[in-house]
This record gives sequence, structure tokens and C-alpha cells, in this order.
Amino acid sequence: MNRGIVAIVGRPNVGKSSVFNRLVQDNLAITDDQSGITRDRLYGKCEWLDQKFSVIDTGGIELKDVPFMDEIRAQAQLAIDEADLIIFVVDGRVGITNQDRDVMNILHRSKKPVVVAANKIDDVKQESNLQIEQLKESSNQQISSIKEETDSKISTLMNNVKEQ
Ligand SMILES: Nc1nc2c(ncn2[C@@H]2O[C@H](COP(=O)(O)OP(=O)(O)OP(=O)(O)O)[C@@H](O)[C@H]2O)c(=O)[nH]1
Ligand SMILES: [Mg+2]
Repeated sequence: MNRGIVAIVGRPNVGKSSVFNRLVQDNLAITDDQSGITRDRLYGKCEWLDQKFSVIDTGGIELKDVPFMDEIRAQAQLAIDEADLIIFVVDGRVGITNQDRDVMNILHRSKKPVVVAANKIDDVKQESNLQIEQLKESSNQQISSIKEETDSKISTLMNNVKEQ
């Protein structure tokens, strides 16, 4: 994929904005312990080796009927529609939740290529290997385990993005 648009999507608080900041090499996006921090789409530019991407950070998708959720979901859907590829961020420590499956169903409907990024794995032992392997089998998607600021993991992720 060259000069494409990459949208970063997932349920709330999994670290989408942290991944976005890492890719654009700037603290453009606000990150916080609380859920629901990102609401609108946020655009940035990422240069990885010889390739340039536009990257879109999105708000965390929840299907629950809670205030602002319709708007956040609509914003994320616009980013999904616009993107050539989706980075689907999950929390690698907790594995795949029902909310992750809801988001994955939305991504399946988009028929766009998806690269799954298992974030927050600061220590390899934290990885919920079993569930993430199951996701891989059920979706045939590529998995990259990443921790923010770990270059080798980000490299693996971006190589998966480039291969699409
Ligand atoms: N330990 C650890 N914490 C992380 C990692 N990545 C992000 N975090 C923390 O997780 C919290 C949520 O990160 P965000 O990047 O704001 O998550 P988000 O998915 O953008 O959240 P919303 O916009 O609210 O949906 C913050 O406190 C981050 O510092 C990681 O790799 N390891
Ligand atoms: Mg965010």
C-alpha cells in the first residue's frame, strides 16, 4: 500500500491515540487513562521508511447507548469509509472482548484490509496469546504485538501495513 490512508480503530481506551502519536511522531492526540477521550477524527502524516501514509485517529467505538456514542461512532465510521486500511487496536493484556467483536463486525462489513495491533504489551508474558491466536484464525488477520515507543514492534506493525 503506497500513499494510503490508514484509520486507527478500536474500542475505548485500548491505546489508539498513543499508537497514532507514535506513528506521526508527535503528541498531536490527547491520551488519558479515562475512556472516551477522543471524539472527533484527527488526521496526521506518517512516514515509514520510504512510504508516506495519512493516519486518522478515531474515538473508541462502543455499541452501548450512552451519551455522545452515536456521534463518536459516526465519526469513526467516516474514517473507516475513507481509509484504505484499518489498524484495529486491541488491549493485548486482556485479549478479545465482546466489544472488540462488535468493532470487528463493523470492520468486516467495510471489507477493508485490517491489521490487528495488540497494544499495551509491555512485557511479553502479559500477552493473552490464546485469544489473540483465536482472533487470527477466525479473521485471517495479521497480528502485531506493539507497545508504544517500542520501535521493533512498531516496525512489525508497519511492515504488516505495507504488505497489504
Ligand atoms: N502500559 C501501557 N499503557 C498504554 C500503552 N498504550 C497506551 N497506554 C495507556 O492507555 C491509556 C489509554 O490510551 P489512549 O491512547 O488515550 O487510548 P484511546 O484508545 O485513544 O482511548 P479513547 O480515545 O478514550 O478511546 C493511556 O493512559 C495510555 O498512556 C501501552 O503500550 N502500555
Ligand atoms: Mg483516543
